[in-house]
Amino acid sequence: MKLFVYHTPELTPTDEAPECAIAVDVLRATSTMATVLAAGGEAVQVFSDLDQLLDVSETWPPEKRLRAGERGGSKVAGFELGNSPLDCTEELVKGRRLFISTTNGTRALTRIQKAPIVIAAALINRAAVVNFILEKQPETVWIVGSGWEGSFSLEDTVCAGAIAHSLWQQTHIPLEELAGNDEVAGAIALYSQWQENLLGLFHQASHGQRLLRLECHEDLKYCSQTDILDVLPMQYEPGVLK
Ligand code: 3SL
Repeated sequence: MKLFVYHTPELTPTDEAPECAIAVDVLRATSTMATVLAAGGEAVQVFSDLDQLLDVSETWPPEKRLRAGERGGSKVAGFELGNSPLDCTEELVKGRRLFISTTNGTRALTRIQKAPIVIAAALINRAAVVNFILEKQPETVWIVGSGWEGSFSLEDTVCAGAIAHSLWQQTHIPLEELAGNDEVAGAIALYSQWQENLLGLFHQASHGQRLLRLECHEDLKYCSQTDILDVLPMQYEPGVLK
């Protein structure tokens, strides 16, 4: 197995695809997706374009759908939800499809569409993702951070490091063999330094600070937890994860 970490979707090679690609947007899109599916949501369907989301979701019965729109961290007017995983209670999401568009997370998923296996990962479902990779043993795995509008983000890279660290520990493959690029060791080093205080790291992160200014303290706390949900959001048709 060869593992590659890309800090942003734009850094992934355009002329190749791995056997398995993992999109990461810890704050907060992939945390929200994992939460919805763990709470019994029927599926999550992602869109980069808000108008397209509205058109497609119109074809679904209102009682079977929920529409989530986020731009700049805030809920888009006219949508039932923004992008807070804490709003996605079982009572609300059970049996419904979440139609969602967010600033960066949906872009990462769009970028890795060529991979035969596409997964959404966050810290909260890290172990489920790692267990799947250990069982499936794909030859190449990309972990792709969403970043923020093309720039590196601490929270996505630390999650990439948490996944890579666990794979490294459990496969016993020497790091120089497992790592397909230098970013893997960098992400593991970041995780090793902060694993006992991930919330503290989120407070350092520019997007963490943006969310704190929007009074999303509880979201940061929730998303900084590791391995609390046994759920594997996997794409089963373009843009749809179950
Ligand atoms: O950029 C994204 O996709 C979002 O996750 C950003 S936010 O956390 O909802 O602000």
